[in-house]
Amino acid sequence: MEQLSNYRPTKAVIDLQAIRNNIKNLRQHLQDHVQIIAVVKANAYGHGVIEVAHAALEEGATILAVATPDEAVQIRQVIPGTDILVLGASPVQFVPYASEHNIILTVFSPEWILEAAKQHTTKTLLLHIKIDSGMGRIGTASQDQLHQLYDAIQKVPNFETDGIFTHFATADEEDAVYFDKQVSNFKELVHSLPSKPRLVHAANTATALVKDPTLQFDAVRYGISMYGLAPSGYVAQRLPFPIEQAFSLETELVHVKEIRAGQSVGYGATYTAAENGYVGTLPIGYADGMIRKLGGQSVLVDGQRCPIIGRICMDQCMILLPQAYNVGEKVTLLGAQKGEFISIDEWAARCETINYEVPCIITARVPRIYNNVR
Ligand code: PMH
Repeated sequence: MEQLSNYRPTKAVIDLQAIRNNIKNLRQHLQDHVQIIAVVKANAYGHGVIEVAHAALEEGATILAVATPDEAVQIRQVIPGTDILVLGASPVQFVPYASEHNIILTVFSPEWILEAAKQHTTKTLLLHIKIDSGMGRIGTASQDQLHQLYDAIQKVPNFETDGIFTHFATADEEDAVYFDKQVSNFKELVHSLPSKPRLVHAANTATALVKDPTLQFDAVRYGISMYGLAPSGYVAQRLPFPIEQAFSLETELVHVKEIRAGQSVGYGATYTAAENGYVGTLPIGYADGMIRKLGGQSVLVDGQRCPIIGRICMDQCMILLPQAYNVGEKVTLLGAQKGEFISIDEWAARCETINYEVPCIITARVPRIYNNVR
């Protein structure tokens, strides 16, 4: 989102160098012929799609993957040329734009192909067939369906089966029984085709980093670790290289005041001071994605952990300070400050969710600012 103004000190600082390093390390880990598909859907997992896309392409990613047609259009308007793969379903009305602008679509039903063939195409439309090998989301699940789909594509002069792919449901877990079943389902279906499409791909981060290297096939779809986060604790312990969290969240104290023992803070007056102290107010709240479940979470002030007290409001929240800091004092909610660090994983644990969700839910009201060099 383009920022028209930025008068509030709350900002997400995105370390593009960390993202670059994470991709560089991944490159080393892949077999030479394997391409990197940078998964930049959902505004690059909340990190800012255009800047991340540029960084990923400069580090050797060759394809950008998004979830929706609109995300593809957003990129295409500023980045010409590069292949963009839409991982989700597209309406057939998107076919003319996709063919004209070199956008690869995911397909999984012959009926869709019949409807899409009626659309006007100016250039060849590249298609990737999605196999549902066990995720149960979108995809073709049987050989019959796959062959119907493949044949339907073959019959349309301007359509081409450029790729075939699947997605694993349990790649980040230790138990490999379900994973292995998905692998064999996928391989069986791919091998049943009369010829191999240009790009066979299946690996997400967990598969690319901790599984059998042959599952890298022709390309890997690299998402969460590009942003410096491990897909699970299991993968975190087995990473072949260290990854660096790219997302920091910062603000400043906008008000500092004394609180007396017995005084309360925030909606519902749920926090009552046991002793005299200092309270700082931060200009960030649940409308920024700092959800109320983060009450009690610490933030960093002067390298010290200070707890959020009371309920988080829509646009503000309050913290307990160890001393009377000045208005304007820097506050780090995520990331490093003076040797201390608050990880996205720590927030995810407090919110009883996964790290993926944390940067995604920091809303567009929070500007993304970029550090490109360190
Ligand atoms: N490929 C597909 C089809 C995906 O949906 C995702 C992530 C990735 C690759 C990248 O996975 P990684 O980030 O683990 O590397 N998709 C999602 C999702 O739909 N919900 O959480 C992650």
